[in-house]
Amino acid sequence: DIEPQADLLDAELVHEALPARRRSSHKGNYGHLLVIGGAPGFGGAALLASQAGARLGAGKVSLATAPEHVGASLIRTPEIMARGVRGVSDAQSLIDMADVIVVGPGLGKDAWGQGLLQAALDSGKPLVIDADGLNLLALYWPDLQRDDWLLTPHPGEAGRLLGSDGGEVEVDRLTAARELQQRLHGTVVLKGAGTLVAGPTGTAICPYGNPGMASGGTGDVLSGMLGALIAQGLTIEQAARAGVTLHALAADKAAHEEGERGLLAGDLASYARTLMNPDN
Ligand code: NPW
Ligand code: AMP
Ligand code: MG
Repeated sequence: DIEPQADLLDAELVHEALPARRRSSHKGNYGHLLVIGGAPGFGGAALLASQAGARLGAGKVSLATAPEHVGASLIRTPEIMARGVRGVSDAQSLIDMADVIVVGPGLGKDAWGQGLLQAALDSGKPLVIDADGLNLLALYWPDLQRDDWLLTPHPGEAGRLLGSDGGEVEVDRLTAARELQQRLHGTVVLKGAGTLVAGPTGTAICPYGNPGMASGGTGDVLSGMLGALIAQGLTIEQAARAGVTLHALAADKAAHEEGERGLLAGDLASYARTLMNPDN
């Protein structure tokens, strides 16, 4: 038998997946997203994720980050409730309030990040785990399986999770994505040119995106976008398919208008916003 190939992600998906906003709705109807990340030196990653979450329409966004990054976050995006956390006890009330948690962008791999990831895992909330959150999973929780998580490795992170390396993952991306989903459950987004979404109902490939996205922070933006879609009620797998598509289409629009070189991660969420609201 020839193994079935992946479904093709399609721009239509974005509009099918996103619910219309009821006239009488309020911010409580669109979910509370919490982003956890931004160890010293990596504050931008968590800021980018939280800002993308706000742009993608989450009702409320909180950010738990290293205390030194709070001022920058408030100046850039005062809509986000940024809290400096020295450890888990400072973050616990935010974790309790959240509907979905994005954990990992710029989290680092030391005790601070490990403790915060542990608290996120213990919360029982839906999780988007990216970047150092994945590196910590590979180091300390290699056998954990969950149905309600969305894991977003780039090939290097996927290699760490599989006990191989990024080069080996790239040789057969489809197999790597499926193997990760089988081992870890939930939904797995294997990033890179032709991002793959492997979930409980099947595997899909994204035909959009461009090498302008090969710059620091674009993955962090994706994680925040995915968290916002889950906050708004999409299932984890729907959010993964729609969010990956929207992120790549946003980059294509940015590249079409201003070129691939010099595309900034921080530009993507605004382009995604215009794609989500096509009538404007
Ligand atoms: P190479 O270089 O090709 O040999 P890391 P990171 C491999 C934060 N950030 N195909 C690559 O292999 C993140 O959120 C903060 C194959 C190398 O070994 C994280 O918390 C920013 N291999 C933290 O930094 C902006 C690939 O993976 C390794 C591959 C570290 O994340 C930047 C590199 O990955 C960043 O987002 C591919 N396509 N892609 C900020 N502004 O604050 C990667 N690899 O070691 O996990 O480092 O991705 O930079
Ligand atoms: P990260 O490495 O975590 O910052 O994630 C990089 C993001 O940019 C992911 O969404 C990748 O799929 C995307 N990306 C990077 N390089 C390319 C490329 N050459 N073509 C399409 N997408 C890319
Ligand atoms: Mg990344």
